[in-house]
Amino acid sequence: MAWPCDPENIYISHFPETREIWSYGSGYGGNALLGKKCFALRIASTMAKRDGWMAEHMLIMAVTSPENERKYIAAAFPSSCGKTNMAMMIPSLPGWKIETIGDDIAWLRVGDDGRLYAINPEAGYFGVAPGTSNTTNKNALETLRENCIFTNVAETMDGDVWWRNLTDEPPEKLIDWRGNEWLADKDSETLPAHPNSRFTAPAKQSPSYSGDADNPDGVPISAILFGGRRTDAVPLVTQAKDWNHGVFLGAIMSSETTAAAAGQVGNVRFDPFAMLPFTGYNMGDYISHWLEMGEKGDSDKMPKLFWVNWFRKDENGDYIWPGFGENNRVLKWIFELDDIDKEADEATATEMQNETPIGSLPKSSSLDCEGLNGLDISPLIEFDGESWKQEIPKIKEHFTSLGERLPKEMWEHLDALEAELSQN
Ligand code: TSX
Ligand code: MN
Repeated sequence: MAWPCDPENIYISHFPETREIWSYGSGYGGNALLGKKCFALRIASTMAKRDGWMAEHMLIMAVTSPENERKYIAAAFPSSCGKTNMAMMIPSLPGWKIETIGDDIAWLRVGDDGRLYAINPEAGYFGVAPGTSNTTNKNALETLRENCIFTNVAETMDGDVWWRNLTDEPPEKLIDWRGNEWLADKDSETLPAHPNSRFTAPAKQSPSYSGDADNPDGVPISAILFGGRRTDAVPLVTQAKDWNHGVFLGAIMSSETTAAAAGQVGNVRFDPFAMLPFTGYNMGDYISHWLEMGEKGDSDKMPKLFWVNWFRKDENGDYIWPGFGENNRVLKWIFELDDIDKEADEATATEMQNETPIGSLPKSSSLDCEGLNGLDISPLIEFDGESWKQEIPKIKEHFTSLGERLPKEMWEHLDALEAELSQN
C-alpha cells in the first residue's frame, strides 16, 4: 500500500485565534503528528501568553541525591543537542538517581505557593534514532524492546532495526530506509538509516520513567537549564544573576550547525529558548512573556536559571567534557547551590562561584571532578573575555532581527555586558 502522503504538496498552517491546525500532504513527522509541535508548542504557546502560563521546548527530570533529596530540573536545548539523552541519562556518581518526566515539551505555571510547576503534556517519545546506543542512551534502547514504531530506519536480514552507532560497525547487509539492499563494503557512502529516522514508544516503557509524570499538579521546578552546541566562548555551566538576566541568557542562546543541510558547518545560529521554530506568536512578545512570568512567581521560589554547554572543544577539535552520564557532576553543583541558596548561606555560595560579566561560574574546587582521570576543566569554567567581545556584534545583529517588540531590557543587559567587557 502507498504511504498516505503527497510530498510534492506539503502545507501546514496554524490558526491560533480558532486553535486550528490545517495540515496537508505530510504522512509522518512534525507536520502530521499534530499534537506535538503544532498543538503542544505553537498553539499552546499562544494560549499560554494569553492566560499567563508557558509552553516550552524543555525536558523535565527528577534528580535524587544520595541523601535522598529530590529536585526537579527542566532544560531547553535546540534539536540535536541531546535532550532525550539527558532526560533518560544514567548518572555517573554513586547514589544519584535520575528519572524522566518528559523529553521534549513542558507546560509550566506558577502555583499558589509562588513556585513554578511543570507537566509534560506528552505520553510518549518521538526520538531521533541515529546516535541512540547503549553508551549514549541505554534507557531509550530498553524502552524500544517492544510496542514501538520505527520509521526510516534500516532493517537487518533477521527483521531487526539498525541505525548509526547502534553497533560499532554496521551489519554486512541491510535493507536501507528506501527499501533497497545495502551492502557495507559496496554502499558505505550512503546512509542505510535516514539521519532523521525515528522511534516512537510509550513513555511508561522507559526504565527511567517517573511516576511524577502522571501527577496533574505537575512538579515544582528548582532549576531551568538553557543549552546549545558551542565549541567556544560558552562555559560548561553559568548561573544567571537573577530571573531577568536568565531571560537575557535564554534570549542569546545559540547553537553551532552540524549538518551541511543547515548551512555551513560551525555557523552560530541563535535560537532563543530553543523556541525559534515553535513560538506561535511574535518572538519579542514571547521574550516579554518570560519577563512577565518572573513577576508572577515568588522571586525566592522561582527556579534558578543556568546556561550549560557540553560541547566545548580543545585546539585539536576534540570534545573536552565527557558529557552524557558525567553531566551528573553539573547537576550536583546546581543541586548543592540550590540547597545553599535555601539556607541563605551567602558565604558558601561565594566560595563555590566566580562572578563574571555573563554570570556566576563554578570555582574548580566546587565542581566534583573525582574519577575524571585528572581532566583539566579550567578551560570549561574560565570566562573568556576575548571570545565574548567577538560575540557582541553577533548578538546585536540577532537582537535587531527580533525587531522592535524585543523588550528594551534585553538591550540594556547587552549594553551592560559590553561595558563590562571593555573594562578589562
Ligand atoms: O546527548 C548528548 N549529551 C547529553 C547527554 C546526557 N550528546 C549527544 C548529542 C547529539 C544528540 C553529547 N555529545 C554530549 C552530551 O552530554 N556530549 C557530547 C560530545 C561528546 C561526544 C563523545 C564523547 C564525549 C563528548 N566521547 C566519546 O565519544 C568517547
Ligand atoms: Mn524537540
